[in-house]
This record gives sequence, structure tokens and C-alpha cells, in this order.
Amino acid sequence: MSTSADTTAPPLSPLPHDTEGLKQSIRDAMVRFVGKDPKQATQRDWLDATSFAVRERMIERRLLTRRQFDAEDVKRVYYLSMEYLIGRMLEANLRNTGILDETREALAQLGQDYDEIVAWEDDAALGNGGLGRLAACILESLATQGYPGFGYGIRYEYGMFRQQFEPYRQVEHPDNWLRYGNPWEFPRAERKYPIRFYGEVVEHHRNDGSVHYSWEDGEQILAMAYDYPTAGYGRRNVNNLRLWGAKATRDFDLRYFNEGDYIRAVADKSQSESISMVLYPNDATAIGKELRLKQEYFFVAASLHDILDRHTELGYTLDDLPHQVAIQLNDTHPAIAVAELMRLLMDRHGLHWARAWELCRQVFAYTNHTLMPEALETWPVDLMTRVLPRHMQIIYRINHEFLEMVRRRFPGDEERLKRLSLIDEEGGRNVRMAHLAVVGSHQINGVAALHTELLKQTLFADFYQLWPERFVNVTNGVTPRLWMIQANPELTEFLGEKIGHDWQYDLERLRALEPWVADPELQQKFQQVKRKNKERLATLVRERTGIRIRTDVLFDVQIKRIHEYKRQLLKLLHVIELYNRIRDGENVPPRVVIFGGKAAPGYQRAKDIIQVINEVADVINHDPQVGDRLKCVFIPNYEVSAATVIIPAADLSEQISTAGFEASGTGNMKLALNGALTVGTLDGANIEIRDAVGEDNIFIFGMTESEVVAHRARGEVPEAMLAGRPALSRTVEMIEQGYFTCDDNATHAELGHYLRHQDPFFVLADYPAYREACERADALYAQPECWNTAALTNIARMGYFSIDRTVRDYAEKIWDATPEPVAPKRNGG
Ligand code: 475
Repeated sequence: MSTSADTTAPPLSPLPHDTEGLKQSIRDAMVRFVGKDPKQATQRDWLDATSFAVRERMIERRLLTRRQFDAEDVKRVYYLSMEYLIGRMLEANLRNTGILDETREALAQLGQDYDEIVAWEDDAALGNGGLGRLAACILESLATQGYPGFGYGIRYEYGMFRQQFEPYRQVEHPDNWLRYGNPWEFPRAERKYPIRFYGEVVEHHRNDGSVHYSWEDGEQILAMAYDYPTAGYGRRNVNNLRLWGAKATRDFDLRYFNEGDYIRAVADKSQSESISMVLYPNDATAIGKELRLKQEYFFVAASLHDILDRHTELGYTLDDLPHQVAIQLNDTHPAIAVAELMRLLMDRHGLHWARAWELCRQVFAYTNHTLMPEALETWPVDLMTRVLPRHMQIIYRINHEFLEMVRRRFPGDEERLKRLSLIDEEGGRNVRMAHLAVVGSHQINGVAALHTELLKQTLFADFYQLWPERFVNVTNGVTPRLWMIQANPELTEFLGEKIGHDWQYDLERLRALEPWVADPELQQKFQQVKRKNKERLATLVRERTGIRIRTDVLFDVQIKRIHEYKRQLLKLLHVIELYNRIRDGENVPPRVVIFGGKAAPGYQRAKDIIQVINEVADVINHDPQVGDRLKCVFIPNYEVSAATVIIPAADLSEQISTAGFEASGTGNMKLALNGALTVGTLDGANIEIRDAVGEDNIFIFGMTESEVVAHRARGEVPEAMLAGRPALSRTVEMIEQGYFTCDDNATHAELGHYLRHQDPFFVLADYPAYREACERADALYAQPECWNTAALTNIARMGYFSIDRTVRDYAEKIWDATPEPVAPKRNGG
């Protein structure tokens, strides 16, 4: 396409990547950008100056990457996601640009401690959990493998709330992560698009009898681009994450300013900018709020406008769209994109319905992340009609054409039409966003094998019958760069000594470790690494909770959002039973149990669970009879940066969701990759992890998905599970009788009642099998050689769960995209 003569010459003279050069850049940045005399600089100033020095080097590569993509006629992949759970950026960028060691040394020579400096950075927590972290891993992998892949999202001023316990119950505090500015973002004042809300649709009748529609009036808000360069590891590729921030338009200002109400004008302005103010902290529940719908449309409309502008700027026509553009919808949050692209193609570019629809379907693909019914987004037709009137019209037309097709294939099957319709007519009329995403996409994927099967058999069974070829599985993965190289530098070094570094790009090569998994010398080194990692975690625990934990015992870790289906209560029941056995004088193997995770602010049950865990922990941790044989800690404010400390220290990974509910899980992968053994149900990707690591190297327990369905059908009262189980009965009684609380009997009584009489996720039914699995784990842990063999075997066999494999699966099965590496991969420099 637009082949410019000079695509390889750097736009600037390249900056040095050695220690001396970096030192110079950091010192210069301190004066020129931070505006401080190095003698007066604080640690935060050093963080900023270092960030500027790295960003200078990344932006060079960003420009080169872009030139190459523009010159080579590549297909671009756009990832649309409401969430990116990125974490800290400085260390990631240093690592991926290959200048971490040099920078560490440069800072040392400047009298600064690297580890202290990087810890000043706030996490970019623009996501809730699994879905948002997956998006961040995918962007990193796109860049690392050299795919022309770009993220679009929202620049929330406030990310995921900060969690505190006051003293036991969760309290949320705002996460004002941009408070001190952000050296990683490039505001693009020229990339501003007006986004309309409300208003009305005007019908225009042309002379040839055709009808044309336009969307007019209402309210306009500007979406302004903020670019975050995303560096690939060991390559020169630097891709881009474009986040949209809301700005009031000048028109908007003028209206009020002209009326002379200056104060009102300024106040309203900030209201219109509230669209990108805050991330909704709900994971796996749909929020029916108008502001949320506006957020979704806001970032989708800006992104599609941007994508089409780039497409035409590069000289392509609309007919080229399917060859040049793939758009992945990360869950249904951006599903309104289907209607918006139709609107743009017809109302702005004059395409006919049929042609526009053909193009749309070839461009979009949709990833589903959850089967939980309460997470499925629907929007009241009334609300959609008011906020996005033209889109509502288009959705009706899509639905009409779609249902006509279904009618032809299944004549007289009215029930089927109701089930498939984009509009749910039961209990008020609602638009089913998942149905819009399915009909508007050429491929629909689940995120683990079981999940995809369940999508086909349950949630999307009728769609699967219509279009079986559209459903594919893409099992999730995790980036080894963050979750191994950065989180576990000692294990990385140890692997390097034994099997080299190729695994960093091709994680399957960890298999080369297998011949040595039983090697005593290797095992000893592995154990030393674990121990060091546990010490690092013990420090974090002491700093955040004041609790001291020993590092010579089994670390049993459950870190994830708090949800009934994830069953933190199952772990808690086990902890209480261990406590009782210790107090009964039994010789129980020592362990440290670690919880981490946030509850959605309005999810009272999840908050009750947090509170009770904290109260139980408090009793156990202060019981002199227990001493250091059992400790239980709930680490507050679990976030990406904390995860990088917790995961490498874990021995046991708790993946104990009720089978059929966890779409995939990705924490399960991070922990196993770091040599933790999984105690888990046959749910989500646990099944594939078991297949990969082998049955002897994982502790599987509990009902399978079909057993859960059968159990539910039997409709037994949960309480019945207590019969003949004195230890479990005692545990439940202790909770309901308020043994662990001095002032809130009500919450404990309620939780006990819930277990006895509701227990919707079958905690009691699975408990005996769970306890038995934990005992298997204890027995193996008592034989260090066997444990270490199993742990090292896990590491050696986790290669499949690399995000690079996931991204290649998307590229091959869905996007038809190929990598375009800017330079051969290399280590460092
Ligand atoms: C699954 N979040 C994990 C992970 O695929 C899976 C829902 C509604 C609104 C906001 N956020 C959500 C999710 O549904 C979500 O995070 N799902 C998770 O996606 C990545 O590994 O099993 O629960």
C-alpha cells in the first residue's frame, strides 16, 4: 500500500541501551522533564525520570513498528475490551525492551535502589479480574510475537477500588491512579471524535425511492485518545494500546456560557466528562446502569471511527475491510459495535443493508467469558431507545432479518424464535447483547474446552444448531514474561542454567526440564528458590497485615475475586477443621493459608465471606495453642503487583470452583507454571491442566459438571450432607454460633444458615472429597522428593498454557492474521 521510500531509517538517532547511556538519560530526564535537581529528587521523582528514559526508547521502536505495518499491507487485529488489568508499567517495559539490568545498574550508580523506586508506581488496575488480565496478557503477546494487534479501551480516571479491612469487613477506597500524572501515556489531542447520545433519528426519502437515516441532536461528548505503547519482549515491536478519555465539546461549553451561567457551564462540563471517570467494579454481574451503557458505546464508537479512519488513510476501500481488519469483542461489553459499524457503513458511507451486514460479520468475532446468568448483559429497550435510538432501530432490523431466516429453517417453531430473538420479551423488553454478538460475528469462542462445550450445549445451544462452524475453543493462557521471568527471577535463572532461554519465546520448551525433575541437586535448588520466594511473600504479609508467618511450611493459596461459585467458603471450612484438630491435640502438618481477592462493593454475601475469613483468621492467629502450626492471612488489596509476589511462593494452588462455573481460570495456570500443585475440581482449564501435567501431579476432587447437574436435580437439602460427618457439623455449628466473633453474631449465624439451607454451590456436598484431596497434598508434602518431582513436572508440562499459543490460536482460527516481526528476536538490547 502506502510504501514510503524510507521505512527502516529510524526517525531519530537511536538512543544508547547501555548503563552509561541510561544513566545519562535518567539524569537528563530528572532535570528536563521532572524539573528537579537530582540532589533534591524524591524516590517518586526517580521513578518518573526513569520512566521517561525508558519511554524515549520505546517510542522510537513504536514509530518503526508502525512504519513497517503501514508499508507491508498487513491485516490489523483490534482488541476491544472494557478492561485492561495491566499492573505496573515501568518494570514490564524495562524487561520487554531488554534494558532492565542496565537500568538497575544505572540507578545504583545514581545512588538509588531499583526495587524501592519501582514500588512507587501505582498499578494500572483498569480491570476487575480474569477478563481484564487476559486482555493485558494478549496485548503483551501480540507485541512479543510481532502481530499487528492493537488494544482499545477506556482511560478510567479511577481504576479498581483499593480494598481495606476495617477491621474485618471490606471497605472500598477510590483508586486515583492518575493523581500524579502518568509518564506512560501520550495524549493525542488531534485524535478526538464526537460521540453522540440521545437525540432522534431523521428519515430522509431520496428521489430514487430509497430511505436514508440520520441521527441528530441529543448530546455530544468528545472521546480523546491516550496512547500507551506496549513493548514486545526481545523484539523491536512496540504496539499501541489506545484508551479513550471523555472531554466536553466546545459546543457544549458554549451553550451555557452564552446563557451567562458560567458556574453551571463548568459544573456540567465535568458531568459530561464523567463517562470515563470510573471502572465498574463488578466482575460477573451485569450492571443495568445508563452510565455503563454510555461507557460501552463511548469507547466502541470512538474505536470504530478510529479504525475506519486509519483504514481509509492507508488507502483501503470498504470492500477491503475483511482482509485488513479483524475486531475481537472481549465479552459482550463492546457488542454494541455490531450496530455501530452497521450505522457507519450505511448512514455515513451509503452502503446497502446486505453489503454492510456481510462486511460486519466478516470483521467481528466474540469471546464469551462466563456462563453465569447474572453476568449476561441485557439492556431495557426503553433505555436503549432513549440513549442510542438509531442503534435500537438497527438492532430491530438485524433481529427481523435473523428471525426470518430462522423461520425459513424451522417453520412454525415459535418457541425457538423466542429463545433466539435479540429481544427478550419476558419481564419487560430487553436487548440480549450476547445474541447481538453471536449473530454479528463469524466466530464465537469459549476460553477453555469444557466452557466451549457448555456454551454449545446450554447458553448458545440454539445458535450452535444454526451455525456449528462458528463455535471454536481458544483455551486461555498467561504471559511467561510477567508470570515467570518478572515474578520469579530466581526460577528463571535456574531454568536458564539448566535448559537455556528458548522457553521464553516458546514455552513448550520447558519440557526440556523433564529428564531432570527427580535430580536431587536440581530439587535442592528449586527448594531454595521457593524458600526465597516465601521470604519475599512473608515480608509483604508482615507489611500489609502485621502477621508473621514461617517460611518452612506449606503455603496454601487461594487468590481470585470473591464469589460464591469460587468457593472461598470451602477453603475456610477446611481451615476451621484444621484449627479444631490442632486444639484437639492432633498432630496436623503445619501450613500457612493465604487468601486474596476483592468483592464487588454491592455483593453482600461476598463481603460477609471476607469478614468471616478475617475473623476466623484473627482467632486462629492469636491462639497460643495453635502457635505457628497454622496461620491464616487475608492479604488486603490483591492486585497484579501483589500477585507477582504471592504466586512464586505458593506450594498449593486452590482452584476449587463448583464444576461448570469457572469458564477457564488463569490464576490456575500462573500458579502451576511457578511450581505450585493444584488442588482443584474438574472445572474450566483445570481439566486441561490435569491432562497436561498428569493425574499424579495434581489433586483433583469433587463432583464433575454432570454430577453437579444431577446432584442439583435431586434437590437434597444441603444440611443432609452433615449427617455422619461430625467434624464438618462441628465446623458449621461454630460458624453459626458465632464462635469466631465477639460483636457480629448476625453475619455468622446467617452464613451458617446459608450453608445449611441454601448452599447453591454445593460446598457441603463437595467438602469430604475436598478434605481428602488436601490430605493427599499434605501426605505428598511430607515427602519432599516426591513433592518437588511433581512440582517440577508441573513446570515442565505447562508450556501449552502460554498466552503466545492462545494468541496464535486466535490468529489461525479466527483472525487470519500473521505476525510481522520488526526484527529477529534476541535477548536484550
Ligand atoms: C472467568 N468478568 C474466568 C477469565 O477468560 C476466565 C463480567 C461482567 C462484567 C465485568 N467483568 C466480568 C468476567 O466475566 C470474567 O472476568 N470472567 C473470567 O474470565 C478469562 O479465566 O474463568 O470467570
